[in-house]
Amino acid sequence: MNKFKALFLTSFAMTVLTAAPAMAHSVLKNSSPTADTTVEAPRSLELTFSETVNLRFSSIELTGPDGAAVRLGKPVNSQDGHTLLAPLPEPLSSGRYDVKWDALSKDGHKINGSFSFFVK
Ligand SMILES: [Cu+2]
Repeated sequence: MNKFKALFLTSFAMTVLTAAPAMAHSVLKNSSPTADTTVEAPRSLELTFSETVNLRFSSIELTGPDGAAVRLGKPVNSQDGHTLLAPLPEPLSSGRYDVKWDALSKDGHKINGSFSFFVK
């Protein structure tokens, strides 16, 4: 095996090894309300991930139509660990809402995202 071939194989192996953990990376699969939809005032926000997420290192923020933070109840994790649920103690008035979330994925990576929904 010549030097270049060995170097190529080494870098190839490293690419595969560093890419592998990303496959266990949790991604947001679903949410309720669904992103970019118009709904009746929801009673809770639910974020469902492809892998389990750690509740203790996860958070959800909701911003209302007036740009002010909306108070959320204490979030809980579903039994299977895939869903974060935050109750909405007060009814939401109509308008656009922005959700910002971050979570600690099963593989130890921090993941985050945002989406919006509309209340009738
Ligand atoms: Cu990851």
